[in-house]
Amino acid sequence: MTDNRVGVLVMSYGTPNSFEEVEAYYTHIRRGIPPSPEQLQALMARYEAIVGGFFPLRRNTDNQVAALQQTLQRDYPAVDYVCVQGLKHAAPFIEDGVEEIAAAGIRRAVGIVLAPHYSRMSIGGYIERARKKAEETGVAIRFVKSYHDHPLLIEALAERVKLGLERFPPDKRAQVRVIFTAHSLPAHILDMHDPYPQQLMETSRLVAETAGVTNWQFAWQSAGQTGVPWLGPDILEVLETVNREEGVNEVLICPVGFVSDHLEILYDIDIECRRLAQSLGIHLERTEMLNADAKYMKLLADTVHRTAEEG
Ligand code: FEC
Repeated sequence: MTDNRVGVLVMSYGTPNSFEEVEAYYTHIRRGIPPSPEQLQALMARYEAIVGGFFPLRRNTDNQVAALQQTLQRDYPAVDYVCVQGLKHAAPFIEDGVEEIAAAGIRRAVGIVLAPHYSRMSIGGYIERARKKAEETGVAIRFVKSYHDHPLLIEALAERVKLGLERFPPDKRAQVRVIFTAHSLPAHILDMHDPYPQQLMETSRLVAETAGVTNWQFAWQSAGQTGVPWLGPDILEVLETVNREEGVNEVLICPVGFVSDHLEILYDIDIECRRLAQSLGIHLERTEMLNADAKYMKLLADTVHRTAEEG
């Protein structure tokens, strides 16, 4: 009997399960170097501000993986897709996910990351770890590298931009500056001709066009404090400049580089950017995240299936 099963390694950033796990999580992000007590305290304080009994990314990743499993079953019933999680900085780690596929006796798999834009430093890192483990365990795995211009991604984000604009009074909507954001990375990625910045600009342009928005720009967010330059301008700086130099008082942030509600959204935008906006007299709104949005799940399912068929 032929084995019709295809493993789907759904990879995501990962988050702690509890406050006790924050230090180990942060140490993992720092490639094994523990944070100083001040750094740890600062991260704890950010989580305390957003965690209401559970870490949001934990629940969102669970929901996304369950929804993708259902969508694959519904749309591609002829293939027995088996979704498992593999997280970058928390358990179950990427390697655990590949082990799970191998232990079930599944020999073919597709890997996909819950982040649309490729950088060697982001998606490249996920893929490298998964590929290494797959080779060790004898799983033939193919990867989706990016899906930043997939029509369903653009549609889903454009819908959110339109809904976001409706939160402003009708007479102010024409003045709203839409600012697309994504996680910054160390600026040396530019020397490697990394596609990350171009892919993000492409997504932003397509979403703006689809939503009929002409008053927009792009900014980076959540840069680390690592002693090297990161890509800029940062959203906090941009909010100040557009307000001071162009008199912008209405801003809609659309974080195109992320798909879930998590720390970088719920703290960096909803608390930090909002606080600054308030002090500048800016009316700030943010678009809803995709989370387990049906169009996003369909996009992931179609892309996984296409990649599996290519094999
Ligand atoms: O909600 C949560 O618990 C997790 C939110 C979270 C997401 C996320 C996504 C990305 N990161 C990316 C790059 C970097 C680089 C460094 C870095 C550091 C952190 C720290 C926390 C953190 N990141 Fe993250 N990131 C999230 C959380 N990230 C916490 C450590 C404290 C801090 O700097 O704020 C710097 C590492 C180093 O020190 O060398 C680089 C990129 C993404 C988007 C793509 C993806 O999801 O993989 C790129 C969500």
